[in-house]
Amino acid sequence: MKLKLKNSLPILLLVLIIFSCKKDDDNTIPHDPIAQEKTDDKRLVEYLQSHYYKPASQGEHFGIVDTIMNGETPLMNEVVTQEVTHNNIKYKLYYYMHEVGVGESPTRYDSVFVKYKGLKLDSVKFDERASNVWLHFAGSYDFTRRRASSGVTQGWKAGFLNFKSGTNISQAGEPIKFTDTGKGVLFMPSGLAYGNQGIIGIGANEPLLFHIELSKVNTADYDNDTILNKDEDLDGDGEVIDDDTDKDGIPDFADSDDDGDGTLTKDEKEGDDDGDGIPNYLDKDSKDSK
Ligand SMILES: [Ca+2]
Ligand SMILES: [Ca+2]
Ligand SMILES: [Ca+2]
Ligand SMILES: [Ca+2]
Repeated sequence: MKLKLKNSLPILLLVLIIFSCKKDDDNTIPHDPIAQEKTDDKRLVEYLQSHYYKPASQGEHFGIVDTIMNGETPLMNEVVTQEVTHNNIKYKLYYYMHEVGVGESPTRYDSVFVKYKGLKLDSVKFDERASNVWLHFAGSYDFTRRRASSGVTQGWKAGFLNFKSGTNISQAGEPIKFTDTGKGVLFMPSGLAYGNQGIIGIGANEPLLFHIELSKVNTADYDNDTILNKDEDLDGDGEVIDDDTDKDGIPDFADSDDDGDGTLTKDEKEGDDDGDGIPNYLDKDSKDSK
């Protein structure tokens, strides 16, 4: 009898595996972002209830988010909930403010000089920058491949607004150094991170957390045409890669001649010569455009 059971077990497992594989193949469940938002939020709340924040020890760049073992204060009691609407879905982003910073806050179109560490909720680290790097929230344009890419995730664009930059205390000839930087942790649902696609190292539908340190903010003018990125979002949807006045494939924020009339934007920035309400730099018909 014993022998029989032992023998039958692998077969049973095998059948189950085949059955479950077949089921998956036959019924590809369409992605439901609203249901996923609820699943992610439940996971995030459970995580925040069972974890606490430990500030960085000397020599460390970032604090630690750890499991509560000795009655430490749950992060849930300390985080701020921020509502973020993206693709008409209301998401909850949670952030823990360790230090707010003393300088300026970025807009979702600006560039930031930051350190960060990204983790999944199972504590697996997928990325870390322990030295400051520049990140361009608005996006970028690759002139070789003729391709625009959107900037950082929606969770970053929204979460960083709550923090301020630090003070540059670098001495001449020494490495760049900041003090009084903005520091904290962003906790974001997958819908504000890498969604149901994921990227290398991050699976589909993964809520993420980022330790962040904000050193410096640059009010960005990506193409140096004297029109700030934030003023190149013509449809006001929060993104600049979808605004392309002359329809040449290069979005205005990366295009030095927005209306494609041969006069650089910076040379026809002022005025509305034909009085039609469209400034010269966006108006192919204006007098400047000969
Ligand atoms: Ca510009
Ligand atoms: Ca836009
Ligand atoms: Ca263009
Ligand atoms: Ca022009």
